[in-house]
Amino acid sequence: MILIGVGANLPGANAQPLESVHQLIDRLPDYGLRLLKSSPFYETPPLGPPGQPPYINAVMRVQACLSPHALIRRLHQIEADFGRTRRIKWGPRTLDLDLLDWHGHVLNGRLVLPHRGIEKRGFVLYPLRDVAPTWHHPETGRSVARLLRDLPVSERLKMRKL
Ligand code: A4P
Ligand code: MG
Repeated sequence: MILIGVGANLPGANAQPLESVHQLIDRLPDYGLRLLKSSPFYETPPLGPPGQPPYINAVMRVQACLSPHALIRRLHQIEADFGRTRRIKWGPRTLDLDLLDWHGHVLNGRLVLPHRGIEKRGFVLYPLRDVAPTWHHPETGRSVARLLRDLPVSERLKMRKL
């Protein structure tokens, strides 16, 4: 299965973050991506430099006839079309698309699969469970339920379902 993590915390050209994520769903087919299931949207406090607005986070399960490398290029194209500029690591962004999992493949080059951020982040794990409750981490074999159980309490409280 292909899982994409979505994060947004800055207004884009024509939209507030929540609206950007709705627009993303509408436009996925234009980019050759078929949405199989979207998680609910969550409002989450920012991890990274202080003073950023809260994030809207979601996870989407999609179908695509693209290699992982072609898919990450496509995701970067979508980010750019939604007005993303890359300046500060973990800085605010109009739209951040992370390839969380591509059919369980493990890669450790310029493209890292599964995405490094999955295991410790409530803002990824809760929506991931919504779309793929039986998912297992391809490297460690840990289930999403187990990863959620192992999350620090502080990470569990930080989510507000919209
Ligand atoms: N890259 C390699 N592997 C992947 C992959 N599987 N998916 C490369 C996506 N990108 C991958 O990514 C940095 C580089 O990683 C790119 O060259 C890409 O090709 P980026 O998206 O340009 O930069 P980034 O997002 O600032 O870095 P990173 O490490 O992806 O950060 P994260 O993990 O995306 O975290 N707080 C809340 N509440 N919610 C959030 O969603 N997101 C971040 C960013 C920080 N704080 C947050 C949230
Ligand atoms: Mg990213």
